[in-house]
Amino acid sequence: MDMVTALAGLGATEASIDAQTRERLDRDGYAPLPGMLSAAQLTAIRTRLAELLEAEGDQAGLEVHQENGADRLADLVNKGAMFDPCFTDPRVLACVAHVLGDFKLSSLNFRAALPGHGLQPLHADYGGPVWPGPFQVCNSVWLLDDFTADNGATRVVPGSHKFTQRAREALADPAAPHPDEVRLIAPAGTVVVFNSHLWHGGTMNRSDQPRRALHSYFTRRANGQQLDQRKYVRPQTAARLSPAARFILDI
Ligand SMILES: O=C(O)CCC(=O)C(=O)O
Repeated sequence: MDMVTALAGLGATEASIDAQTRERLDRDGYAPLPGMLSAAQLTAIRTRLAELLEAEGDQAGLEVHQENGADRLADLVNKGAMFDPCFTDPRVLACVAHVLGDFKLSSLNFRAALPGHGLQPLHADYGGPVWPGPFQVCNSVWLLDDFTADNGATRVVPGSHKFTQRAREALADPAAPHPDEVRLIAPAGTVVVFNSHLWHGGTMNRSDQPRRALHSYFTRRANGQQLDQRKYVRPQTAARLSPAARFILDI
C-alpha cells in the first residue's frame, strides 16, 4: 500500500474538495466542511462518549493527555466504529493530503470544555515554525455541539500557519484575545480542518453546558504519532478496517 492507493481506496481525490476549500487551507490555514455528521451519527457519538467518560472515570484521556477544566478521551480509534469517519472520510482526507502530502493519523481524541473553563493559550501543534514548509501536522475539529460565541469555540489566527515565530515567543500573553483571532462558530456536525501550524486554542466556555468536539489529528508519515497506533490497536479494530484505513493508521 502507498499513500495514493490508500487515498483512492477511501475515495479521496482532488475532486473531493472544491477550489475554495483548497484556497482557504492555503491562505487562512483552515477550512470548514459543513454537514459532515448526520443527526443519527451525532447521537451515536455523543452516547458512546458519555458511556466512555463514565467507564473510564479519572483515567479518561490518560493515554495522551488530561486537562483541568476539560473532559478528555483518547484512543477513540479503538473505542467504537462510529468514530471511523474521523480518519476515513474522503473530504477530510483530501484536505489533509492537500496540506501534508503523505500522512498518517497521529491521534483521535475527544475534548469537552466544561462550563467556566476551556481557555487555552494560542499555540501550534508542532514544536516550531516551518514556513515555507513543508508542513508537518494537520488537525480537524469535529463539532459535536453548536459552537457559539460564548460556549468555548476554538479560536484561530488566520494566516498564522505561515508565521515564523511561536505564539509563546511572539505574544506577551498567548492566552489574551488576539486582535486578528476568529472563533470557529458553526453548527454541530461541521468539521473544520486546520493546518495545525496555525495558532489556535480553546476559549472560555461561558455557557452552562460542556462544549464537545473530536480532534482527528494527522502527521506526515515520517513523524512519530501522538498515540502509537500499532501499540494500541485492538484485533477487532484491525479486523473491521479496510487495508486503506489501516494504512492511514499506519498499523
Ligand atoms: O478543543 C478546542 O477548542 C481546541 C483544543 C486544542 O487546541 C488543544 O487541546 O490543543
